[in-house]
Amino acid sequence: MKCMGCGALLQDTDPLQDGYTPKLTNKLCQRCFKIQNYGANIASQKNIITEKLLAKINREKGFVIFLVDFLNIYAEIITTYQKIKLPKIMVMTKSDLIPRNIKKDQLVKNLKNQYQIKEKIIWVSSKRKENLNLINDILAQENKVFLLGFTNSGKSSLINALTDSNLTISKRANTTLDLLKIKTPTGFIYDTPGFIPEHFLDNMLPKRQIKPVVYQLKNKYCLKINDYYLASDVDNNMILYLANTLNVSKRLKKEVLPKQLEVLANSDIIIKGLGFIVVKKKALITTNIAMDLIEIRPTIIGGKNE
Ligand SMILES: Nc1nc2c(ncn2[C@@H]2O[C@H](COP(=O)(O)OP(=O)(O)OP(=O)(O)O)[C@@H](O)[C@H]2O)c(=O)[nH]1
Ligand SMILES: [Mg+2]
Repeated sequence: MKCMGCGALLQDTDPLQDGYTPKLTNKLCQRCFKIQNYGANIASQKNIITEKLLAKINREKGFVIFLVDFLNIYAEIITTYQKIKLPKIMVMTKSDLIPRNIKKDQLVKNLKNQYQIKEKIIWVSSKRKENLNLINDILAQENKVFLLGFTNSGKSSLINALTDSNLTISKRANTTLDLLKIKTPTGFIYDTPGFIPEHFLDNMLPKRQIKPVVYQLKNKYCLKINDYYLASDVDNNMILYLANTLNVSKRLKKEVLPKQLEVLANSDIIIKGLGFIVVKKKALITTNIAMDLIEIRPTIIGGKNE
C-alpha cells in the first residue's frame, strides 16, 4: 500500500525511512500525518533523480501538465521541460503571487519568447482556484495525465484543488515521493515527485502576493537580503521580486564582495529558490552569493536588454 499523502510505500519497520507508519492499516505515513495535522516542517532525504524520473515518464503514454512557479523559472527547469517527449503544456501556477503591475498574458508572451517554448502556457492559482476550468478541460480530453514539475511548484496543491484528494503539501522540497494515481471524473491524473534542482535555496517561498520593491542604489551602497549582499559599480535601480518574508535593507559598502557578474540593462538576476531582481542599468554586480545559485537573463518583466 502507498501512503495517500506522498506516494511512499508504507512500512512499519524503520521509523527513519520514508513511508514509516506504526500501523500498516493507516492511510498516511507518519511524516504526512505530522505535516497534514500539525504543520510539521519535515523534508524527506529521498534522492529524486531527474533523468530517471524523465525516463520513466517518457516510457508512458499520456499527456503531461508541467507546472512552474513564475518566481522560479531558470534554464535547468526549461531544459527538463524540453526533455519530456509526451504531448505537454506548461502551466504557470501560484498566479495569486504575481504582482499586480505584471500583466500575466504579457508575462506568458515574454516567457515563450525568452525560453522558446512552442507549446501553450496557461496560468492558474490553486489557492484562489483561478483558471482551474482550463485544467479540467484537459482532464476531460485526456484520460491519463501526468502532473510534472520541480519541487514546490505546487503540483499536489493543484490536484487537491481539482479533486477531493488529500495529498500532502508543504513548503519544503521533496514532499511527494512517488507517483500517485488519482481518479478524475473521466480518467486519471498522476501526482509525481518534484524534480530537485541541482542548486537552490529551500524553504524560502512567499506566502502572499509579491510586492515588487524598488531600490535606488547609489554605488556606495549595497543591498542586503538576509545574509546575501549585492552591489552595483554604477548608481542603479533594482526591483526585487522576492518573498516578502525576506529581510531586505540598504547598507554602506564596507568590504569587497568576492563574486562578479556583468549584466546588461534590464536583466534579471535569478537567485534559485528565492526569486529574481531586475537590474535597470548595465553594471558590474558584485555579490557573496554562490555562483551556482545565480542565473542572469533578459528580464521577463519587459524592457530592452542592452
Ligand atoms: N500562493 C500560492 N501558494 C501555492 C499555490 N500552490 C501551491 N502553493 C504553495 O507552494 C508550496 C508547495 O506546494 P506543493 O503542492 O507541496 O508543491 P509540489 O509541487 O507538490 O512539491 P513536491 O511534492 O515537493 O514536488 C506550498 O507551500 C503551497 O502552499 C498557489 O496557487 N498559490
Ligand atoms: Mg507534491
